[in-house]
Amino acid sequence: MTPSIKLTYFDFEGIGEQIRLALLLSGTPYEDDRVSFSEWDALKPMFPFGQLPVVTVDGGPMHAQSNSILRWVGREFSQTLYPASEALEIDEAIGLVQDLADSWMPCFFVNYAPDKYGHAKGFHTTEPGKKVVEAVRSKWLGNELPRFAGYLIGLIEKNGGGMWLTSPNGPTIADCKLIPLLRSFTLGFYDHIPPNCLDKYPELVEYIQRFCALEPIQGRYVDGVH
Ligand SMILES: N[C@@H](CCC(=O)N[C@@H](CS)C(=O)NCC(=O)O)C(=O)O
Repeated sequence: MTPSIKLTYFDFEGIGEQIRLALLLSGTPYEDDRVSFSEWDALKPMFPFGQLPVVTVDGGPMHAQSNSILRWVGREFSQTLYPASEALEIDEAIGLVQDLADSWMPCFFVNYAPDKYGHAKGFHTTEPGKKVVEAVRSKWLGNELPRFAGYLIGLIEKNGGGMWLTSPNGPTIADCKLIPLLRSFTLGFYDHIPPNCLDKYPELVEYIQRFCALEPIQGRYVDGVH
């Protein structure tokens, strides 16, 4: 019997969305618990590692770390999302998607918590700070995005039969991890990252559209590349 699953994350796509997508594709019912930023400061100490997402199963303890939860969903609730026979390819692709996410992190934090990088708090709101944010993001757009787009398209062509990231047979948890990350760059949410930034990679645009056309996902998104 399927246990009672509660997934807690913020009320946006982010790294919680990859787990929601895997739950949807596996047809697993779950409680989609969304925390607002206004309540977060008060709630943060109650969560393991002070971060989201977390999952609870049958009212048991909370478990954190998005990649672990994603693998758990793929393993426990699906024959096709994370089959043992394809684990090496899937984990390889997950590692690559994580590298892309990590490459973006300085671009995100320089405009959110610049003190992480040795700047003064609030630096991003100053004129010199705004120039740094623009420079860091433009550099990422010119160097890192094309590099990773090439790697991802290579995997889709080599392992995924031109269809998916790791297998021609259907999406896996690696695709669930990649889709929200790619979509985040097309939402117009980030300054200096134009929503059409993936247009020069039609293979990736078609890949996102293919995923969003899957029956459990259809109609889920109304903005970004979909
Ligand atoms: N390695 C963790 C990272 C979790 C993480 O960075 N969560 C962010 C949201 S994407 C968070 O909770 N931020 C709020 C905070 O740190 O106070 C995972 O993959 O789950």
